[in-house]
Amino acid sequence: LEAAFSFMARVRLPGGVCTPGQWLKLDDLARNYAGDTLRLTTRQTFQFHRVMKHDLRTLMQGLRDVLLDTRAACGDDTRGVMSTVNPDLSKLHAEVYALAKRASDHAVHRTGAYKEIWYEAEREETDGPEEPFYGRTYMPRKFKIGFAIPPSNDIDVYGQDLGFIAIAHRGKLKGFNVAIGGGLGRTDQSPKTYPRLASLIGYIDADKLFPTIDAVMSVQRDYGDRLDRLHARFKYTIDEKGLDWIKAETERRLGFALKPEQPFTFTSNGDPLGWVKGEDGREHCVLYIQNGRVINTPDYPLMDGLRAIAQVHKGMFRVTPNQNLIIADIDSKDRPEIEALMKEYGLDQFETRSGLRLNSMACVALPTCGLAMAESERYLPDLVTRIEAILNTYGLKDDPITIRMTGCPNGCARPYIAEIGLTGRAPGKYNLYLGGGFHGERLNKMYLENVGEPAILEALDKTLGHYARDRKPGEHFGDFAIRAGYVPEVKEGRFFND
Ligand code: SRM
Ligand code: SF4
Repeated sequence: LEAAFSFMARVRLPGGVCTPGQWLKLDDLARNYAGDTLRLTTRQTFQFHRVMKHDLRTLMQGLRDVLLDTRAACGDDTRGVMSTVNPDLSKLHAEVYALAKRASDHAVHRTGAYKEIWYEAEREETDGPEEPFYGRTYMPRKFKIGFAIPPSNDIDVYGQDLGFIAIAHRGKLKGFNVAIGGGLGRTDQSPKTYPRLASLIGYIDADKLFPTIDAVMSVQRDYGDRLDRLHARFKYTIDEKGLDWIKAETERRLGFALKPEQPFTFTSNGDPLGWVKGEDGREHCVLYIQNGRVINTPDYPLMDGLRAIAQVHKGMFRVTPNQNLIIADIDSKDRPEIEALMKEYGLDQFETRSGLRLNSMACVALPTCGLAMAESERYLPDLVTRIEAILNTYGLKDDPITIRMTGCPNGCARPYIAEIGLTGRAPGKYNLYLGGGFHGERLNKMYLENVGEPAILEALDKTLGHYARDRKPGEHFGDFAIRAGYVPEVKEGRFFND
C-alpha cells in the first residue's frame, strides 16, 4: 500500500494567453483532479494543487489534448516566459506576445523523457545530442525570461534573469532594451543571498532576439555556481564576475556589440481593471481575481462564472502577471452577452475595492507550499481589510499602493519590489518592508523584523498617516517612505541586507 502522495502541476503558458477551449479543459481537469480550484500564478499561468499521484498522467494527457504541457514550468531551465498583457496596444502586444511564445519554445528543453513518462510514448531516437543547448547538466538554477511593453511594467521586468523592454516606433516593434540579472529569492539569516533588480546592458534590434537569448543564457550556463544552490542564480554570477565582464562575454558570444539603450518610461506594474478598448477596436475586460484563486464560494461563484463565459467567448483569455484575468479580444457586438454573464455571476464589481487591494498580491504559501513559514494567500485579504480601515481614516482608499505578501523569503509574489512588502518568518510573524518603487524600479528595505499584526498595523498607521499629510502631488507611498526617512533607498541588491 502506498501513501496518498499529492502533487502540484504548473502549466507552461507563455505570456499567459489561452483559448476558451483550453480554459474549459483546465476547468474540467481542476474539477475532476485538483480539488475544484485553479490558481493563477504571478508568472501568468495556472497551477493545479493536490493532484493525486495516480491522476497525474490523466491530467498531463488532458493538457496535451488542448496543446498545453508543463514542460520547463519548474526545474533548472527557462521557466515560464512572461509578456506584458496591455490590451490598449493591440498590434504591439500581438508582436511581442508572438516573440515571447517563440522564446519559450526556443528555450524549452528537448528531452523525449517528458513524453515517455507522461504520454507513455515510445522512446525517440535522436540524431544529435538530445539537449543541444542544455547538455547533460541543464542550467545551474532556474532562469526566467520576460518581455515588457512600456509604459506597463506589469511583468516586473527587473525581477527577470533576462528581461526585454520593447522599443516601438509608431506602434511597430523595433527592438528591445536588454536587462539582466534580476532575481528576488533570498534566505533569512543568510546575508550572501539577496534580491537584485536586473541591470540594463544595451539595446538590440528585434531580429537579434534569439541569438541574444542564447548568448546570455549560455554565459550563465557556463559560469553559474553549480556547487551551492543558494548562490546559483544569474544575479550572483553577475555580481561576482562584474556586469562589464558579463556584458563583454555576452557580446563576444554574439559577435557584435550591443547598442546603447533606448529611452522608455514605465508608469506602473499593476493592471488597469475594467473594460478597455484596443487600438483595433476590440474590447477587453480586466477582471480582478483576489490572489489568483479561481474557486466557487457560496456568495461568489467565480469558477462557474468564468466557465459560463468560456462557453460563449470567441476571443482569448490572458492571465496577467498580477494574478488577474483578461477576457480579451471581444467583438463589440458580443460584449453585452459577456457583460450579462459577468453580472449574473457577480464578476462586475470593479469600483468597490480599494487601491491597495487592487494592487495586492500574495503567494500560495500554506497549506500547499512545503516551504511556507507563515500564511499568505489565506491571510492577506483580511490584513488588507484592516489596513483599509487606516486608509479610510486618512482619505487614501482610492490611492494605488502596492502590497505584496509571501509566506517565506523566497519572494514568489515579488514582495521586495512592493511599496509595502511582507515576508513570512513564522506563524503570524512577518518582516515588513517599505520603500519599493511603484513601477517596479526600486527594491524596498526592511522596516520591521519578525513582527505580528499589531506591530504591522501600528507601523502602517504611522507611515500612511504621515504620507496623507505630507506627500507631494503625485508622490507614491514608496517614494515618500524614503523621502521621509523611514527606510534608506536600496541602490543595489547586494546592499539590501546592510
Ligand atoms: Fe516560486 C519555489 C510558487 C513565482 C521564487 N514557488 C516555489 C514552490 C514551487 C515551492 C517549492 O519549491 O517547493 C512554490 C509552490 C507553492 C504552491 O503550493 O503552489 C512556488 N512561485 C510560486 C507561485 C505559484 C506563486 C504564486 O502564488 O503565484 C509562482 C509561480 C510562477 C510560475 O507560474 O512559474 C511563483 N517564485 C516566483 C517568483 C516571481 C517571479 O518569478 O516573477 C519568484 C521570485 C523571482 C525569482 O525567481 O527570483 C519565485 N519560488 C521562488 C524561489 C526562490 C528562488 C531563489 O532564487 O532563491 C523558490 C525556492 C527554490 O527555488 O528553491 C520557489
Ligand atoms: Fe512558498 Fe515561499 Fe514561494 Fe510563498 S514565497 S509560494 S511560501 S516558496
